Amino acid sequence: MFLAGGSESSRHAAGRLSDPGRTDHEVLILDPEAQAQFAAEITESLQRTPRELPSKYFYDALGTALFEAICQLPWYRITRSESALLARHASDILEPFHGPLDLAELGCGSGTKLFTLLQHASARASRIQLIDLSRAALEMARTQVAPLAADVIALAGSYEEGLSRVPLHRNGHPLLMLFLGSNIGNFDRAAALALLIRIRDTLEPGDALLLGADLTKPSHELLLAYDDPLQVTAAFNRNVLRRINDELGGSFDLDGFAHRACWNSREQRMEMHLVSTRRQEVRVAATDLVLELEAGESIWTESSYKYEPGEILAAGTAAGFAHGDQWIDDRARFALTRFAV
Ligand code: AVI
Repeated sequence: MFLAGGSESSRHAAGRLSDPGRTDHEVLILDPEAQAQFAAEITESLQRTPRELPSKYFYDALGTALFEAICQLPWYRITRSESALLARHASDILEPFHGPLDLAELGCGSGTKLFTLLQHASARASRIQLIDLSRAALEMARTQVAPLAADVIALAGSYEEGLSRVPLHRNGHPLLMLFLGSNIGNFDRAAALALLIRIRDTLEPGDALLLGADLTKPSHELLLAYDDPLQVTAAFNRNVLRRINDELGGSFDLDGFAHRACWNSREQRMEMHLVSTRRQEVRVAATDLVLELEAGESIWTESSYKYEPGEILAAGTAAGFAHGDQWIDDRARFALTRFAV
């Protein structure tokens, strides 16, 4: 099964991705209208007060590569800390599952975490479903996990689109869904709960969710993680403007925007902004949008909410999960929680 539309992003990946040795691994493009949606969403969000850009649009091929680089920065500890927890507790995490197991990962990125979990538990999956907006990420993930599963399905789409497809591609075994990397942190608390409920509704008795969430920590550590001295995060942030220029005919001058990261203690979240360094006009040809930006005016591009361990457990209970088991890295302040269904 293969769905492709005429948009620039779906043309990008039209056809089966090359994998000469196997024919049972495929990429399904869930939203052939993605490019039209990109144009509509950024046009709407750029006209809000304050102006915003949805953080999900960071992740084209270059944005994915920049995010992979961020994960290697000494100041951004989420990925290393989570991978260490996955490696150390792999067998405990998979302990409730006996016999064949299906896995699905929402926002799989390069697939390294899933690979780490299976490899350290010496486990092999019956079927793996990978869900990510980025085709570049899916390609990396598919290659990485292919040796550890009888069959891999890559779903190119949003979390919502992916979740609606997961039940259709189950293999008849218990399913462990992974939602890692503190991707939950990019949703406000109400939206995070709604997403957990949506995940719970997708799962069946005997299944489980493994959730990775970053914990609150001293603000100076967070500021370094989101405003690193090598300016990789600044490039990642500005890349969304480059993407609008390339894909939608935008006229953003990348030098005219400064990267700003700040800790919002009331909301317990890191925020990233792009701040206009001068009065300027920007146009987006695809939607005839004209923006007049004042000097110092900000475009809010991302929130990364931080949690306390008990809050994560409470959110799981509120979403209807049976109970949660947690593994915590106390030094980097990161938690993995397995919720049973
Ligand atoms: C993907 N997401 C969980 C990352 C975060 O920490 O919010 C994205 C990121 N933004 C800046 N650095 C990394």
